[in-house]
This record gives sequence, C-alpha cells and structure tokens, in this order.
Amino acid sequence: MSSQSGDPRAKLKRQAAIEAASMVQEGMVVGLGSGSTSAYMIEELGRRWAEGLRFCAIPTSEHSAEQARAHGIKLVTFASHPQIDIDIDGADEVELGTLNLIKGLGGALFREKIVAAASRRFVVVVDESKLVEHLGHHVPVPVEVTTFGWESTARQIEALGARITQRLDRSGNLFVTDGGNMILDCHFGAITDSVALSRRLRAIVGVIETGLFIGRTSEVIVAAHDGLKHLEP
Ligand code: ABF
Repeated sequence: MSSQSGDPRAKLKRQAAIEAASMVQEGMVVGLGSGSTSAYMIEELGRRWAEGLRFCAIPTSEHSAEQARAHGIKLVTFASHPQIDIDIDGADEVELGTLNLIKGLGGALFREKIVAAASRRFVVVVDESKLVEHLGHHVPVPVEVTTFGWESTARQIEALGARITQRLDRSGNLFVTDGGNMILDCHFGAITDSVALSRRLRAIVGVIETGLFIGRTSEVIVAAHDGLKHLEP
C-alpha cells in the first residue's frame, strides 16, 4: 500500500498511521490492525524495522500478517506473548465524546477485538470522515455469527430493530471470516445507546462478536485537513 494515488483521504489515513507507528518503541509487543489505514501503519513499521528497530507483533488478520511478513517483521502468538503493549488499528466510525467505535467492515472484527482486549494501549487511527455524533448513522454494525442456525440468530437481531444483509465477498459468495464464521451487517440507523445495544447483541446465542467496540479506546489519532489531532476519552 505505498501508492496514495492522489486520494486526499488516503493521504490523511497515512498521516495518522505514521503518527501512531512513531509510538512503537524497541522491544514492544505490537498489535497490528487491519484495513487500509493499518496497512500504512504496517508499511511505516516495516520502514523502521529496516532501519533497525526491533519489536514483535501479533496481527489481527491473515492479510496484515502477510504484509508484516513481507517486511520481515517478527510475528509472535498469544502463547508466548499474552500481553500486548500497544495495538494500532483503524475504525469505520468513531463516536465523538465516548470514542466508542464501529469496526469490522473489513471483516476482521473478532480478532481485532481479541487483540485490542489484550493490549495496554489501544490506539485508533482514522481520517476525519470517520468521526460521528452517533454510531450507525452511515455504516451498519457488523456482527460475526456462527453459520449453524444463522437464520435464527438473524431473526433475533432483527427483533432489536435492525435491517440485516449477509456479507458477501467480491465474487458474490458468502464472506467467510478468518475464524470460519459469517458476518451479518446490521443496519440500525443512528444508535443512541451503543452500550445497551452491544449488551443485547452479545446476549444472543449464535453471536460470536460484534463490531461495537465499547470503552476500549485509549486514544484516537485523527488526521484532518487542518492537522493531526489526538483524542482521549
Ligand atoms: C479495520 O479496517 C476495521 O475494523 C475497519 O472495518 C476497517 C477500517 O478500514 P480503513 O482503514 O481502510 O478505512 O480497521
């Protein structure tokens, strides 16, 4: 992901990603997020690795793992490194005020949440277009569910007020997550109580995880046209 093809949002994403990558120090255990902003962050860490910085990393997706490996970055697992120092990841929406998030439009939400939960600091990198008053206004909440019985799981989610679409891949086939599950994109419209919704969704049998990241953010680095901003809860 080295070309920004003149896309102004790509330029902003890259700025936020480089700022976050500068927080990684010698010897740290680093969570590597997924998505295009995280890809810029991995690219920058690859550059620093080539300069001699040494750290190890746990990736949130096969895609990020592949990118990190291509840079020679040392990958480890939770077996040897159950505690992560810093996790840097993108988001689809960031709620101003709470800094709660919607993540998972890229399909890696389950691993992303496990890595975030195991991290001392969870740093989110976005361009300014991702900031919203209320989550859900522009994007659905991705919900990872088991394929067995998914129709029943979907009906229970619909009962909470969602319109549901099944996630498909680029070829039009059912999207399969790295964990072998499926994703339901749940359109709720603007969510006024994301904490309650998260609780209700997670109480449904068949729901593995949701893309609502509640109370997990340590810091958001926002790249805006008038410069970089650091938001903290
Ligand atoms: C990951 O990538 C996801 O949780 C989120 O869905 C997406 C953000 O993508 P991008 O950085 O490409 O906008 O962080």
